[in-house]
Amino acid sequence: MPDATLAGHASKATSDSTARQVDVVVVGAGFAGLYLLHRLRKAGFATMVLDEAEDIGGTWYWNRYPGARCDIQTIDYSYTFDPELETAWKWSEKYATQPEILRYLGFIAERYDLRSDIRFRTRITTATWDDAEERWLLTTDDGGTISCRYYIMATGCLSTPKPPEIAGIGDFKGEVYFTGRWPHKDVKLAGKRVAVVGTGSSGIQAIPVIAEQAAHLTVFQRTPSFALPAHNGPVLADRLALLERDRASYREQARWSLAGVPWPQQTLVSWQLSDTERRERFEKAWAMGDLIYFVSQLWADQGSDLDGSALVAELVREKIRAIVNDPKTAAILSPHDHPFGAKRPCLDTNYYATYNRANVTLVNLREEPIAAMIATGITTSQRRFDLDIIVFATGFDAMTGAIMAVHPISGRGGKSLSAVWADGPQTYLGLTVAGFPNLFMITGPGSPSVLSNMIVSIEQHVDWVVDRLTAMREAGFTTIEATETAQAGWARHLADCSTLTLHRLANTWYTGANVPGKALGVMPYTGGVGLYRSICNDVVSRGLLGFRLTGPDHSEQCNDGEIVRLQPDVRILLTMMADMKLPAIESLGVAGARAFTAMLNARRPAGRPVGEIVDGTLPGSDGPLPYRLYRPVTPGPHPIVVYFHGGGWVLGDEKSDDPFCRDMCRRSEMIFVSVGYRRAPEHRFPTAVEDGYAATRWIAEHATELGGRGGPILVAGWSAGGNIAAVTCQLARDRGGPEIAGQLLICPVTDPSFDRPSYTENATGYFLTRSLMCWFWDTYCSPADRTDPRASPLRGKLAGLPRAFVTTAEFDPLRDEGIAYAKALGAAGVPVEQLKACGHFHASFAMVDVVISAASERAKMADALRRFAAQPQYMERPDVHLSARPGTSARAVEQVAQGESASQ
Ligand code: N01
Repeated sequence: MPDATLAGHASKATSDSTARQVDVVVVGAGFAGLYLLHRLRKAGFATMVLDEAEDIGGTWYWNRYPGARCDIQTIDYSYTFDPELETAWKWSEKYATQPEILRYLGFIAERYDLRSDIRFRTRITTATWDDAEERWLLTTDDGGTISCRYYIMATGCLSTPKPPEIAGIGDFKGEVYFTGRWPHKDVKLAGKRVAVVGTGSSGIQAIPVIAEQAAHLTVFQRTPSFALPAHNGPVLADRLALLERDRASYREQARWSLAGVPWPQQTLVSWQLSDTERRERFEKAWAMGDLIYFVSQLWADQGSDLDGSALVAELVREKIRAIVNDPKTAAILSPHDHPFGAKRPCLDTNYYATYNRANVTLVNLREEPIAAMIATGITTSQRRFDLDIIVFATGFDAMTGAIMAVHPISGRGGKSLSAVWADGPQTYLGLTVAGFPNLFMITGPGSPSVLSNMIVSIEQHVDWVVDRLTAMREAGFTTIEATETAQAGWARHLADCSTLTLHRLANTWYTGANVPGKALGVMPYTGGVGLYRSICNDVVSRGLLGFRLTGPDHSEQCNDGEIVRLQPDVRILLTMMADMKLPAIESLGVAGARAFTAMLNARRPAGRPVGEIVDGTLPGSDGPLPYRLYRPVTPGPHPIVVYFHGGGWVLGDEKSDDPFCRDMCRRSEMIFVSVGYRRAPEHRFPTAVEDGYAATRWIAEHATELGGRGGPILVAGWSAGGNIAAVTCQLARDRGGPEIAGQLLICPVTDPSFDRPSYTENATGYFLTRSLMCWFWDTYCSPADRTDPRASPLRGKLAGLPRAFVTTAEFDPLRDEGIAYAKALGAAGVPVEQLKACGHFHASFAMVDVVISAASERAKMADALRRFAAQPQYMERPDVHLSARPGTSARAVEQVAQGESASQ
């Protein structure tokens, strides 16, 4: 509906105190609020936007401190909803200043005639859901009341400044400013003794500019940040050309990217690159001055793995040492307390070089904490600083502050949002909250928001919300509300996603750790904007899954359920595989299937280096068998694990699980010997298990020659290899050895029955299909032989077997027979631990550096092996010293550990 036709329909926003009836109230007139207003009006909703500020701009209205700029290139930090708008505006710089961004928003407001429906200088004091009327009732600080059907928070993620928590703040007689509430008058810094407290993005942008004007600048730093040069200047010609060559496709790529800027997904991990190659990549990124490029394009594991991240951190520290003349100052400016990227890296102009100026002093608050503010300045534990101006760049009560702290929001049955969020924000999709019908948040906690180009995320949220409201109106529904099940499922998905990145390992506003007493947990969605967008689209295509809708004639539609149950990276992988329309492996014949899996294996990440890899042969039950031995870097002798690869007794060889063996060798610090047992159909049942047993016996007898520790050995296997490992333990018990200290069975085949529910639930779509498993069994073993315990260890005698650790995957046809085997072992008196891996599929654990979320499961398996061998538990050695602030990182890490032990 064109805007003009709404004239009679829309209530005009005025400032009188009588109750207004509108369809939608939006809080905030920043990027999100303006686009919402435009879309809602176009869709025919009477809309009123309220903002405390005197004008539009949101965060760009308030953050007008010296040096304030965006840190995403402006050609990306722009609305994309209107192709004509895109060509009507030209940015003057690569990173626009705050005044230019504000001018851009003013241009938008004029172009779409938005101001008439925005009421400025208005604060909402209460928001209450009226169950009978099915409307929100709002009160405002001018005494007015507004009734609206839908209430939308476009309040931004970084809008509520956090108090600096410094004693005596009122005692200072000079001027005090907050970067997040910078005055609109001219602040005279020239000739003044100025202090800046805080060295996050705001401080790092302001410090060089203030230093140029002030007589003296003292910077009070508690925690150093990583800062990267912006190299600001004209809009980059190559990026602009790329955009202008095909604007629509550039924007579309951004919408499906990781962070909302179209850079490709890196595939090479750090250890696949030489020192020289890594340095070249780093120098290129340093010279480019693009935050998203820097945090995503160096190597694939820079944001997900401590080792990959540590390499970046050290290269940045090297730069700091090269720029800052005084080595002690350089050391204070060098971050060591968090992995690179876990805190938002800052984009700077001359930040580090500023510390070479004679009029700048850096105070390390870790050595001399602030004692108090006094009338003349600041005292630390060691000194007094006399000051004229103090600038607090101390950050925000981020993500939840603006929604929760600003005014009481009461939902269904008087439920308070503050109470519901007391232990951290609970949302569905970061958009809605169960118990709060018709309330939406734009870029709320639980959405990609601050980990993305905000404009891309804002447009996606606004479009999603307005499209839903329009569809509801057409269908005759008047309320929409997330279900508790959907919300709980989203919380679990967020926890799964948080294991993919390192954000959980730093004290930041991302986790709430910057505000004393705030509940801890990674608040933004860490799975990326592309994945997030696909999930939001799925919610719609699956009939608004996770929402309850009601209408005036008491009609109700409740489509309860969880939108994502797979691990995030498993979901991406399975979607990619489905899109590739790969042939069914069993349709290729034996030779074709082997060639196909070898081709897939050749494309995967190679696996990390270990101490030594030795290929050899050992005597099998009927001739030599190849093996591959993986030795840890640590000094031996090490316990030995005999490993049997997967492949349904038909595919694979001693090298086919190479990345997995490397990873487990490193984690367990044990020798892994992967055995090339003979395969079907050339060698049908029981060849594979007899080979497995013979190999185990030989390896046990030659343990010391192989450089291993004498005494009992361990066995492990994945899939059909798990079957061989389980059978080997039974044969070793019955045939007089060797002595086995423990068995690690990963998604093992234990029984030929196809009747268990996991065979039906996961028959297709999860890589290992029911039909492929049928083919494996048929190729390996005749139906008559399948009840033999050497084919089906579940049918054997289980008492007296070695301790076991059985891993099963939720989305695996073999899940239930693995669980059945673990149960049966326990019932037979065998000590057994079970890891039911939530959201994983059959190949999750073997796909090292592809399914990153399975790393924690492999860590648990390695720990189990160490327990079997009476070795101390393996401790990851992060090269970061997580900040000692009590109750923050330490708790966050502990929470991660708990999250990682999630089992179905
Ligand atoms: O806030 P911050 P910010 N005593 O929380 C310190 C976006 N942004 O406003 O780390 C002493 O990052 C605190 O120290 P510590 C961007 O997303 C974007 O700078 O808690 N120090 C830290 O050094 C950014 O990430 C742009 O130990 C105290 C600093 O204050 C986000 O906003 C520009 C203290 C706060 O850093 C927030 O950035 C600006 C105390 N009591 C901001 N309390 C661009 O687009 C806190 N600190 C470019």
